[in-house]
Amino acid sequence: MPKPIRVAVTGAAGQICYSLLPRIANGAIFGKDQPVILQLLEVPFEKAQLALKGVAMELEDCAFPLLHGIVLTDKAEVAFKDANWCLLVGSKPRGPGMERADLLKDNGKIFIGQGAAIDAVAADDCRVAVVGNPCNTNCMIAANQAKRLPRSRFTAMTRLDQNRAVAQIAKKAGVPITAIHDLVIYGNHSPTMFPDFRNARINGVPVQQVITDEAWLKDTFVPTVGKRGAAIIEARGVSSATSAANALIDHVKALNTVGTALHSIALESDGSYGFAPGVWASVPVRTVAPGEYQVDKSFTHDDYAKSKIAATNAELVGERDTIKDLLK
Ligand code: NAX
Repeated sequence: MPKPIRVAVTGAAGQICYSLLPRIANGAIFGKDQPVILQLLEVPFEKAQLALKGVAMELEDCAFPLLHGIVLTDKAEVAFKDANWCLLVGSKPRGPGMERADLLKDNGKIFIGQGAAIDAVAADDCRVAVVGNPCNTNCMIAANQAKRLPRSRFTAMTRLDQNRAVAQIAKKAGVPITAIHDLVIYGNHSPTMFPDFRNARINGVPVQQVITDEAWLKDTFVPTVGKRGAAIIEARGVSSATSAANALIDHVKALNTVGTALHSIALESDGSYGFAPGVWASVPVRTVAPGEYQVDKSFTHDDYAKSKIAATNAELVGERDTIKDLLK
């Protein structure tokens, strides 16, 4: 059996992690032969630490053969020590009456600390996936702290948006999920994101030749994907958890598996597809070696798609302006 890998997870007593952690421990991400040590970080409050202890007790009670250890901590340097993957799920939620700018700044401070700790103590091959919102900008802030690790190791999750888009198109066309290809997300993990139906295919045929109702694609599909998170909150009273955990599993697996189909991750823009260089924007990527990806720059966009990408880019640039003091 291979040596265990260390997986650090933040926000470990939260609802996404309640779905995520058992799946990491049973091999759903890193494989059925790969032992893992979970290094779980929560805020230093008694209630959160107690809840974390409860989560660990349940994981223990699952008797997962691949789970070779659990570390519980309120210290980033302990959680990220020698970690091969850091899954940054925890963040401060938006409270009543809180401005988005304050949310960005408060979370920015968290991600400065976590980015610096990862760079200081994580394993040399460490990779980072950010889920905690606003995830694109949080990821940029964390990556900005990296001096030892390459910034390309820091990615933010838009896979939930991709999965939502794929599910909506499959349902509309009456085909299985596996029939949908090349449907990726551009931009921010927010309602401004653009799920690019124009370059996507259903059983190899362009989406618009199968779903000929262009008004549905533009006026129903695009906003449905963008506002799906809010629709879940309205229905459930709390935000997406199982689907978010599942998407994070897809995100990490796709990055680790050469030959995976085209997928969406948010990464540091090099200016491709019109995104401002330096913002963390979702683009199509292909995995070229375990943990290594390349942006697929081969797609073209018409004026409609370009205007959608410009809008989500403007939001990312605005977020960066809001927290520019945190990037010094
Ligand atoms: P919960 O509020 O259930 O859990 C978050 C946990 O993070 C809490 O237990 C909290 O104590 C902890 N936490 C806060 N600050 C922390 C810190 N500095 N270090 C360690 N732990 C910390 O939220 P949950 O539903 O699990 O969602 C977690 C995050 O995912 C939220 O920011 C949410 O907005 C974001 N999401 C991102 C998605 C995406 O697609 N990128 C989709 C789902 C989700 O909305």
